[in-house]
Amino acid sequence: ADAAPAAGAAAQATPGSSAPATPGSERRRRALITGITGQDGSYLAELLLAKGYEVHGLIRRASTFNTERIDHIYQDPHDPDVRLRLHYGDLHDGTGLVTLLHTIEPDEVYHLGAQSHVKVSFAMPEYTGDVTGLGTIRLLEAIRASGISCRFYQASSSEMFGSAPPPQNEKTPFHPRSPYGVAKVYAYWATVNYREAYGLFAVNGILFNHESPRRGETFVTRKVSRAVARIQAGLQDKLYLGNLDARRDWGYAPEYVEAMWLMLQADEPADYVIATGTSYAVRDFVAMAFDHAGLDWEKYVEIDERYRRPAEVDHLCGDASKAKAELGWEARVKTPELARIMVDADIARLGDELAGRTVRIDR
Ligand code: NDP
Ligand code: GDR
Repeated sequence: ADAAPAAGAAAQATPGSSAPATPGSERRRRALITGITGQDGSYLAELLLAKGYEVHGLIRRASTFNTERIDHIYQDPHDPDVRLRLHYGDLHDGTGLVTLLHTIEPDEVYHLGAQSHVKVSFAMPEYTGDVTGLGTIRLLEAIRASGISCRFYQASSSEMFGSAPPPQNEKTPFHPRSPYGVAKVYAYWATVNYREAYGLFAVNGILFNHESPRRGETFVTRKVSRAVARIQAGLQDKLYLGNLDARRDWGYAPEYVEAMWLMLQADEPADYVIATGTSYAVRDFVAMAFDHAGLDWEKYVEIDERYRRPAEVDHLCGDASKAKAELGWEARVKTPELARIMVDADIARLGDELAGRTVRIDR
């Protein structure tokens, strides 16, 4: 997205504001999303708006615009019937979270905010523990302290399984392999604990890797699809990667946010694995992406040790049969199609950039 709508979306964040109930009608369902500016938060906000929710998002103050992924759903706060509202806040700031919950009175809280990069968590272990681990208990405690009756979704991760062999399901013991994975295990158990201790409708969605054209540029799938577009356009010669042998279960992010919503509509709170049930090596994804653009990946890809991790998660492949049986959720887009979607989107996006056109975020 270009700069103008970004300015708008960021500028409308008003600490303490909340949408009034529509006069003369039933109060709309309200959702609070932490991490609304991230990949999943943007898709989830779209989904909830389409379902008629009033959506509130927590955004961090930054010196530059950080709302690119949600600028296309930006609504001027002065418009009647505004259903997307942004609030400044931070997962470090527990008091601010309590105030926010009091102000918004959400029916559903989707907690997606996190330092979500596994490699970065080795460089910033304490920070990652604070935001990704303690941030979750700050939010849970804010819900409890504010006395608001709401349902809570925790963005748990397949990284919690770490070195546990595949296929992994809800009963697989955790063995995390990074400070990020460790922090997510803490957050997982905090969620279970608040469910058991306080009767909170709190669930863990244990989501395996899910990607999209909105995926952050430093995660491997997007790094690859972006490089394919740039190499094809003659803007880049090489792509430097780390471990090509790791295997992941890569699904399509817009489908995964549907699972988050379904979990909060269930009769009883429970934890669910969400995955495609297939796995591919990083090397396979690279080959699929380059092939789709008619390129031979071996001519362009080189190994750079700096992208390896001190401890690796070798093989993730999820068993989502519980989600299928109880929520009716099943992955439709599998990894080969995902690779094509991402490459096509990056080629189109680069074409827009080079032609000086406005870049569409959903491409
Ligand atoms: P992203 O990295 O794209 O988004 C992370 C979000 O968290 C951003 O909105 C970011 O804000 C926000 N955030 C980071 N730090 C803070 C903070 N201190 N206070 C408030 N907000 C903060 O992640 P995804 O959308 O990919 O993932 C969403 C969640 O799901 C994360 O918790 C992730 O760990 C988890 N997850 C993701 C999976 C995946 O494959 N995508 C799989 C399993 C779990 P900003 O934009 O300002 O940086
Ligand atoms: P992951 O995703 O660590 O699984 O965490 P990422 O895309 O970063 O890595 C996947 C695999 O690719 C290997 N790899 C590289 N990774 C990156 N980022 N950059 C490279 O150059 C590179 N070369 C090889 C990695 O070693 C790894 O094996 C993601 C995040 O979204 C988490 O927040 C989420 O919880 C998990 O998925 C499920």
